[in-house]
Amino acid sequence: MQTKTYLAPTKLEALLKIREEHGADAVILSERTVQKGKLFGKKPMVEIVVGIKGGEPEPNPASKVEPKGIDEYDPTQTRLRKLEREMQEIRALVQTLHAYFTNGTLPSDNDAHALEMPRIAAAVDEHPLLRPLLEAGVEQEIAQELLRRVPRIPQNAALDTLKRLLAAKIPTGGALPRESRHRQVAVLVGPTGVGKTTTIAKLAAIHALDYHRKVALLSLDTYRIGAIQQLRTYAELMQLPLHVATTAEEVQEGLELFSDYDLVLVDTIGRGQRDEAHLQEMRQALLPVKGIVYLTLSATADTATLLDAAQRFAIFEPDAIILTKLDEAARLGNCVNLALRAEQPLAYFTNGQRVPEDITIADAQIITCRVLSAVLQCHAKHPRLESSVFQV
Ligand SMILES: Nc1nc2c(ncn2[C@@H]2O[C@H](COP(=O)(O)OP(=O)(O)OP(=O)(O)O)[C@@H](O)[C@H]2O)c(=O)[nH]1
Ligand SMILES: [Mg+2]
Repeated sequence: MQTKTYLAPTKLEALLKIREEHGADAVILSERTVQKGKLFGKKPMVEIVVGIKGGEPEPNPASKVEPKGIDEYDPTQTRLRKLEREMQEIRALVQTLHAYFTNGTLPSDNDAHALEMPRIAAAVDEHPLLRPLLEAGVEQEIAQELLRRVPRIPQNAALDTLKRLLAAKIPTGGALPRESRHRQVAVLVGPTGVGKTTTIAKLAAIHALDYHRKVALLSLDTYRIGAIQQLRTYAELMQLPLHVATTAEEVQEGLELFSDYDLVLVDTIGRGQRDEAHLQEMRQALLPVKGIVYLTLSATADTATLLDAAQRFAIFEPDAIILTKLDEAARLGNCVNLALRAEQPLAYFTNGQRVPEDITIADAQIITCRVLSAVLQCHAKHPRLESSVFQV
């Protein structure tokens, strides 16, 4: 290798000169600043010694410096080389992914991407709607089962299929008919404060005032605490008869009293649902009732609480579920979990305190739409998830 020394006022000028003369054949061996000129006219100059590829070496005049290609001083060249390296890495990664998804094999340990694979595979394997569904409160197992039949792309098709599947999976039914040839009796059981009495008032108003049926009210107060004022007020407002019972005999009396009515709505006092003995006492008292039993649950409760209540009130052998306070529930994934795990269909939804307006016959679409709007909001919160995974 030949060496040659260049002197210029600046490093850039020296480098330009070197490149002009030798192109990529020159490698920098040393570089220093030297003072050049007469005594009073001394100026700092940059001195660069280069080795020219193919030439004979000259004794190295300066300290030992790792030779560098002249091109490394060109920022454009440096960037190009970096891009080239990245392209090679991406190519290798794509090949690894391709092998993984076509053969199902993980790359060997000496593969540069072996460590990355579990993370990448998990991200690609995970359905893009899984996380949003979980955030909407749907249980992992249910979400995964649902998504097994939902395409990943395009997003609209995925959401449409999910909506259809979800709506089809939520069982509904058991609402009271508008009319019937025989007297109907409906009992509402459920935890304290879920809205049993309010729902009874709503049903009573609709059936008495809108459907012109003969409606009577019966309140089961096994606690003998006289907590019937609320129902008494509704009864007076709607001018409906009310009978209060604490034992099975008194319930029987009430039913006989209302034998020529179209609909008897039975309210129960929800205190002490954790007290097995009291629930049993209530069950005994309700034995004379031959009618439809509604398990009333609040949509504001979490899944575990809902399922726990469903289990406790199973002794009443409910026929259908009334979900209350949908207006207060932040997300309805819990209702999906309940609907898919409980044995009974959903009969009514209540969505406010107004009597009788805030009640509707259960419609799976209502829950589905609320869950999906939560899913969409969740997507908005995870734009990276959407863009990276939907485009795979
Ligand atoms: N936001 C909202 N509030 C409701 C709804 N239904 C009932 N409520 C309110 O919930 C509270 C309790 O309602 P109640 O009807 O007394 O509940 P309950 O199940 O009879 O209660 P207990 O008899 O004590 O077991 C009241 O303030 C109701 O106005 C509803 O759909 N949405
Ligand atoms: Mg009540």
